[in-house]
This record gives sequence, C-alpha cells and structure tokens, in this order.
Amino acid sequence: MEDIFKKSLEANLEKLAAGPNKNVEKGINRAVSAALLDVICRLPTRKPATPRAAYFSAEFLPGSFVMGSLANLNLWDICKQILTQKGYSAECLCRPRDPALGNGGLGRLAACLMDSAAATDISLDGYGIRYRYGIFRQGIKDFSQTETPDIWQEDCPLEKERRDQAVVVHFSDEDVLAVPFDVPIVGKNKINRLRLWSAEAITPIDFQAFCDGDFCSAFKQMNNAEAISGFLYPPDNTEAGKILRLKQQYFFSAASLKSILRDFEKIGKPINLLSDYIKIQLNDTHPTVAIPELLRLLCEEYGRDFETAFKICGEIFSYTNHTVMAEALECWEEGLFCKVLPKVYPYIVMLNNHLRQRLVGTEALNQLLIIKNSVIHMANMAVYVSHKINGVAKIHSEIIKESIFKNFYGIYPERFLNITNGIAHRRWLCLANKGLCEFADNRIGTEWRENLPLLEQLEKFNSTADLDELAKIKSDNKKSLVRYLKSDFGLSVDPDYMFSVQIKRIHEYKRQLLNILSVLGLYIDLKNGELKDFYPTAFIFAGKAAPSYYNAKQIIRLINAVSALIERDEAARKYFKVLFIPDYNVKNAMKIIPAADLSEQLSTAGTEASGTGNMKLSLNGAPTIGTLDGANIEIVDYAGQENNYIFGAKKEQLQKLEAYDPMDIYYSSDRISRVLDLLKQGPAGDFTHLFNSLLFGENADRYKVLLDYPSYQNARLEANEDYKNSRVYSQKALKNIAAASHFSADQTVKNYNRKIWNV
Ligand code: 26Q
Repeated sequence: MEDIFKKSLEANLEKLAAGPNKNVEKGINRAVSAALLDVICRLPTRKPATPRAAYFSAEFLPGSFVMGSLANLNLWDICKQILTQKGYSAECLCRPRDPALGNGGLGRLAACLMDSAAATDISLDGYGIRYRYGIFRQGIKDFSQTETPDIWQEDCPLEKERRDQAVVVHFSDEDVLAVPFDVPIVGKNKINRLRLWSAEAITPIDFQAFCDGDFCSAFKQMNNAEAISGFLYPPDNTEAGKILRLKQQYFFSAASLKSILRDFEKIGKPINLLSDYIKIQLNDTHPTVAIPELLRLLCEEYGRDFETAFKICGEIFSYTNHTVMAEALECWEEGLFCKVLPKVYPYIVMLNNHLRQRLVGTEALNQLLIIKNSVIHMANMAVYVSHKINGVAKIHSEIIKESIFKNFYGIYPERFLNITNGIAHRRWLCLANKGLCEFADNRIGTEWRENLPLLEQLEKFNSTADLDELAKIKSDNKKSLVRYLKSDFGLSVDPDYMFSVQIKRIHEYKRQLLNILSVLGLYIDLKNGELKDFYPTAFIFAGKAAPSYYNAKQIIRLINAVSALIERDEAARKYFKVLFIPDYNVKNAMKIIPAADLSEQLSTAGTEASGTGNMKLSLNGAPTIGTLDGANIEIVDYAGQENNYIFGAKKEQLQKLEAYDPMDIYYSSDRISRVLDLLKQGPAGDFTHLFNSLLFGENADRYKVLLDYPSYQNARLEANEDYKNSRVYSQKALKNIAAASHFSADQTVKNYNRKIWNV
C-alpha cells in the first residue's frame, strides 16, 4: 500500500511541478487526494449483501478528509516526508477549510466513530446533510464575537457527487431532490461511506415567470428547496418549532432510508429480513423522524401491517442520548408537524396509541406519552421504539436512567446501556503530536497505533531521562503553537509559561466564567501582594458561542477584556497571560491540544454528558483540573486522583443542596465579592449582566460558579505549585497518557457493534 501511494504521489507531484504554477496549495491537495484514490481503488469494494450499520447524524465534524484518510491508512508520515523532499510543506493539507458541518462534541464524535469503524473493519456508513454553510467562522472585534459565513464547498477532491443516486423527498408544499455526495472513509481493509445530502428544487425555475421578467418568483422555488440544506442550526434554540429545522431532519432521514431500501432491494430478500441487513443508530433525537417514516414506508410501500412494521423498526433503530438538560430534548408542536409532514404525522399518532394500549395501567403513563398537550416528544418516541438506548459516559448513562427516562427504565431496563465516548487516536495523537508518537514508538514499538490499549505499557518508562524527554516534547509543541498563533492570528505568548487550556463551546454549564473569574481573583491577589511564587501561566481559551446566546457572548467579551486589562499592566503581565484564540475548529484543536499543560474541564457536576476534548488533552499529556462529571470521572479512575486536580461539589451533593443562595456566598466571602464587584463598571468594563445573572433572580448562579470557586482556586494553586517541578509534573502527564489508552474510538465503535448492531 505504502509503495503504491509513494509512487503515485511522486508522479502526481512531478506533474504539478511541470504544470503552470497557479495555486500550489490546491495542487498539492489534488496530488495527495489522487494518490489516496489510487490506494483506495485497490481496497476490497463494498458488497451489497453485507449487513451494515448506518449512523444517522445531523452533524459531522470531520476536519480535512485527506488528513483523516492518511491517518487511518498510516500514510501520514510517508506523505509528509515526500512532500518535504520535494520542497513542499505538508501544512498545505490543512489549508482548505474543514468541512465544519457540526457544532461541537456530537458532530466530532460522529467523525471519530466513522474513522474508527473503517479502521476496525466494521461496516458503518454515515448519513447526514451537506450544508452549504457549516458553522460560522468566528472573529473577535472589540473583545466580542463576530460571525461570518463559512464557505467551504469549493474544493474537496475526495468527495463525489452521485446525481445518479438522487432521490425525491416529499413535503406538503414541495418536492425536493436530494442529491448525495459521498466521501470514502477508509481503513486498511475497508471502505465505508459518508453520504451527505444536498437539496435542490426539482423544477429549478418557474419558466413562465422567468419569461415574464418576474425573476423573484421564477427562482423562489429553487431558493426554498436549497434552503433545506442551506445552513447548520446552532444549539441555541430551546423553544420548539423551527419549520426549516424539521424539514432538514426529515429531508436527510427520508433520503437516507430511501437509499438504504434501494440497496436492500438489490439483494432480493423479503422485507421482513430488513433488520438482518441494516441497523440504524440515531445520533441524538435529531434524526428521530426516521422512525415514523420507516413505519410509513413499511406499511404503505411494502404492505406490512402496523404491528409487523413496528417490530421491524424496533430491531433496526437504537438511540444515543447526548444531553441531560431537559430543555434540550426536542419537541415539535403537533399542528406544525402535521402541516409540514402530513403523511408522517399519522404514524406518530399510531405510535402514541400503541404505547397507550400497551402500557395502559402503568402508573406514570402520562410521562411516557409521545404526544402530550399537543406537543410531540421525539426522545420518548426514540426510547419507545428503539431496542437499545445509550448514554455516552458512565455517570451520564446512570443519570438518564434516574431522570429523563426514569419511567421508561422502569419498564424496559434491558434496553439501557452505557457506551463511553472515545477519540480517533490516529488523528488526535498520530497526526497531531509527532514527538509523543516517536516517544511511544521508541519504547513500546508501533503496534499501539492499531491497538491503543497497548499504550498503557508506556507508564513504566518513567526514568528521569524519560521524564525529561517528555518535558522536552511538550516544550517543543508549545513553541510550535506559539509560532502558529503569531503567524496566523498575530497573537503572542511566552512558551515558557504554563499553558492552561479550556477549549470547547462557550456555555454557562461548561463554566468558562469560573475560569476567568478565578483569573481576576489571582490578579487581585497579585495587586494586594497576596500571591506568592506563582508560576507564570497563560490561560488559553477557544470556542464559539451560539449567535443568539447572550450570556455566552458576554463571557467571551469578559475573557478578552481581562486579557487586555492584564496586557496593560506590566506587573501582571509577568505572571499572567489571557489568550482567546478565535475560530476554534478541528485544525486549530490539533495544534492547541498537544501544547497544553493543563486541561480545564469545569462543568457543574451532572451537566456534561461526557466530553471528548478531556480525553484528547489527557492523551496528549495534560492532567485535568476538573469536576467529577462526564468522562472526567473515568479519566481520573484510570489515571489516579493524585495525577489530576479534582475540585468542586459532586453530583450527589448538588442534588441534596436545597435553597442555594449565591448571595450568601457573596456576603460571606471577601475574596468572591471583590472579584464579582470588578464586573460592575470595573477596570475591565461593564459586565453587570453577568454580575446579575450570578446573584439575582430565580435562576441566580444556576451552574454554581460561586459554590465551586474556592475549591477551584485551591486546585489551581496546587497545579501551579506542582508544575514548578518539571519531573513531578511530567510523571503525572505520563500517567495520563497511559491511562487515556482506554479512550480509543476503536474501542467505542466496537462496543456499539458488539452490544447493539452485531454486523
Ligand atoms: C437542538 C434543537 C435545535 C437546534 C439545535 C439543537 C442541538 C444541536 C446540537 C442540540 C444539541 C447539539 C449538540 C450536542 C452536543 O454536542 N453534545 C455533546 O455530545 C458529546 C458527544 O457525546 C459529549 O461528549 C458532550 O458532553 C455533549 O455536550
């Protein structure tokens, strides 16, 4: 494989050098893609009769497809080597914009699982939407977030339009053409497929209107249809009922089912056997409308009775929940749903009646209903029909059983299970952190690249020479991040500072506010001469706020304002640096994560379903400062409490906490009131809104920032103290690297297959 790739790439690069030298970056991407395709066409092709699993997801956040394929096939090093030899930079491969068709964790998990399925030989296809605009590009102006459209579609050589396999999707007001764009997701013995649908009008224009010169009406239909795959919804929308989003969900769910059924028909088996050939994983409730749609198809197109169709659907569907926040569970107003999807709606009513009949007499029947007070509860439908329902970390899987799905759990306990998230280590370690990979290769060989659990053996390589080498690798990665920040963003930071890193969506529950308030606290201590021997630290932030999420945007503004405050103050500058890196995305993450000294995972206990950034940072040797929440708990179980910095109230303590009044804390703690008072017309500017949200109203300090502040500050000082001793700290880093061997997405996707799909 390596030989074929090598020869092909060299030949392609020669052609590139000989041709007109217009756009070298594009040329290199084309050359590498072509070489990859040469390898891919020799891999075993897809067999129609093979049972498969399908991952239905409204979001995929894959990063560069070229890099992903290189990582999966283990061709990255050789590719880099050839490019360098020929005088090109491998950096070019990160240049075309990432297809950023996701908001955060859920979309990135989908991409990691796809990569790992191909690598571990599991037949898994992805189905989603080819949004014209992915998540917005973030900029910072006057301390605040700006949003501009993400235009990414121009150049993606691995992607293939399959107009011949287009299908029609019917809505009450229009028929829309769904055109699939396929990307091969490859492993050494496998080609899986990511199929993303793009919407088009079937009759592109009203020709008569066009002839009459009424161009607006002539193109209206075209615009309407194309809007369906126009843009990605940000998760800022808690009130139900955005028609376009419902249309998006149905659009890709219905198109994907049609495509699957078409493939199934080719093998000529009776429809009753459908579930032997296909299992569908619903990535959260976003594609749940696929359930009534498949019921409808089985009844209306294949002539099955409802009971049979219901049974088939139960064998096919399973559902992953990614959030415990009740307000994030998707609901649709019955009238609206019926208006947009009148043919699908009756099947939801039938499901609801079916549930009512089957569970009649159940005490909490009302909680279980799919339709309540004219509102359709998609999660209840997903749970009622699916044969398996999973959470994404141990604590999260327990929480859903005792909270949102408590009553279902009482009736169907055997359906519920945990599958802890994992990460594609070939991307997050092999591509992102060459130094650390070589450190591992030189000690335990290279087999861990295919089998991450082997990385655990690294733990015993903790001589002083080993630890010093580890520290050197981290320091080199930091220098390389510093260069990147300078060249691409004009930001400067001293690589000798400790890098404390919080990178994720900006959300109140993730508590970036706790982090930045604590920086203000340290600043006050310094000014008062109360901060002793603090090791200079760069507090690095990155992440996007949903455009309509006011408090999250104020938090970004506060971070940047504190950054400027420190910058103006010569004494403070010697100890602190606050850095907000704009436009967090897969590419930036791959530069930031290997350079992190400390991983900030601050969510209020019980709120973060799992987290996956926490795993990436741990695998790259950053101990966690965090709460006992999500997968932090499992990280610390493997790596040891003593190698991480755990603080804050536990979930059980928070549950017992009655009548929390942040005002009591404000009045009883000078440290805290001093910090909070800075938010009101302080030197950083006016942040009264954040101040008020912490102290006043029914939901005052909903996420218990003030409650956890003191223990966070202590944990922070402890980490800072430990960091002064490089070997002590590197030893902790090493434990974390070895322990993160448990979080491979290879393992995760194998668990899905073993416990749910069996394909
Ligand atoms: C809902 C309704 C309307 C519009 C948008 C949405 C919406 C969109 C995206 C709701 C939720 C999301 C994304 C959720 C998400 O990313 N969850 C994260 O999933 C990760 C993978 O399991 C976990 O690690 C994180 O803990 C979890 O927050």
